[in-house]
Amino acid sequence: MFWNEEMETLRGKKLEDLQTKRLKWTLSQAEKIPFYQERLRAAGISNSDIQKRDDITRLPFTKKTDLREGYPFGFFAVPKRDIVRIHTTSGTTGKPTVVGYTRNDLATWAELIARNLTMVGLTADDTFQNAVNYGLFTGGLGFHYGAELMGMTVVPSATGNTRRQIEMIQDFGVNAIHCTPGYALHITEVAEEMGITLGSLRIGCFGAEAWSETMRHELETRLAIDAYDSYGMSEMYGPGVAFECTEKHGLHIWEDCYLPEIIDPATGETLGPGEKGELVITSLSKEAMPMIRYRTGDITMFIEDECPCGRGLRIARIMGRSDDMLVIRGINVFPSQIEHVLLGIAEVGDQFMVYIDRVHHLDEMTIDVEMNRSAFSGELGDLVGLQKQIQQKLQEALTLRTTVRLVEPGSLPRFEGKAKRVIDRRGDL
Ligand code: DLL
Repeated sequence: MFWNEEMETLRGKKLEDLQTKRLKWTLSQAEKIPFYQERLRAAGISNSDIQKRDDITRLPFTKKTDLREGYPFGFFAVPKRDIVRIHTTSGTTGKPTVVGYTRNDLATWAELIARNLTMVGLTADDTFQNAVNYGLFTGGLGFHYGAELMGMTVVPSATGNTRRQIEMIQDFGVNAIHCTPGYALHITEVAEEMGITLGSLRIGCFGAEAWSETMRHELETRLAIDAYDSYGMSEMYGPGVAFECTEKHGLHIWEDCYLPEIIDPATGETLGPGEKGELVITSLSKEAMPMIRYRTGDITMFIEDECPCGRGLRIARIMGRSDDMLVIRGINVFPSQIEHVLLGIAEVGDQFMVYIDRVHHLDEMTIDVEMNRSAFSGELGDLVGLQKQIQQKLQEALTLRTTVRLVEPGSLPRFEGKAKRVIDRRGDL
């Protein structure tokens, strides 16, 4: 099922020509922004030097820190009166990044969401519960308007009051839910406690944070749904940049709107299909806020083989961020690797928290792991064997010694939005 079959299946020379044309248009938008005027001048390159798509590698990168310096409206390429909405990134340090949209931007964004939701089999006959934060976070309004454009019945439930969320799914016969994968697990847990089976639910669209194949399996079996990975970032409108099709093998990236590259994060060198690196995106349709070679910080790779669904290029599930990758005693660790190990152990639940400290000049990683309700007798003292077994499995996966502390079911914090599972206390010392 396609929303815009022509654009979704565009390939070869036709695609390249369109991308080149849109790249040049994007550059002309960027040239209205003092930051880009200066960057392009310093790089000794102008729009007329870009003749083909691959000339993109001659352009300078844009980093998240560059955007912060433009706070609040320094990256807008159109007069303020043409900006019809702003969102901000969830930024954890300093000022957030402000992103702006023209009316055309909002229309393009809604179309991309409509493509994604149609791709996984949803239609105007379905009821869609949007259980993410509505507000400055792009996940709420982004999905809302895309789902409405398709004619679905949208339930803007937002986050919070999980029992009520569950009742709404039941009472309104909701077929599809959108939320973070972590919140989906919490909803699952609460529904199980309430003894409720969510029979109408068929499809889950989960994103905004890293998750794993093991977690997909968990959500699909416990909720009896098909779960799809949804990827995006505020700087590129929001969600909708890339999404899985029903093959569930990589996320199709919309190449008429985004020109993606994979680079070695250390050297900036371009990498080929199958090589893991940082995803860099140039926007091709953004009017208010064009982005040139934006370094997303997300680690993935291109999957170039043909997809049976007929759509084009895919990226692999995001494996982590180059900048929240943890370096523990010189070893690179992604929190998703820890989650993967824990989900494979029956006696533990879905929740964990990682603490990193420096003890006698050495990095120490401590992981609080919540027990599964059914495996918990009420006594944590009996569980030394299990604790050792988890440490052993983590050591095999991470090549790193960790300290595991088992904690009671329900005792760790739950997250309705993006989960924050790592507390790095090394900087405090
Ligand atoms: O998280 C947009 C979004 C909303 C995507 C709803 C999907 C669903 P930001 O708040 O700007 O935007 O955060 C973007 O979140 O660079 C990734 O590091 C991470 N991220 C987003 N989707 C995924 C995913 C939204 N499917 C940052 N897997 C990105 C892993 C993801 N990480």
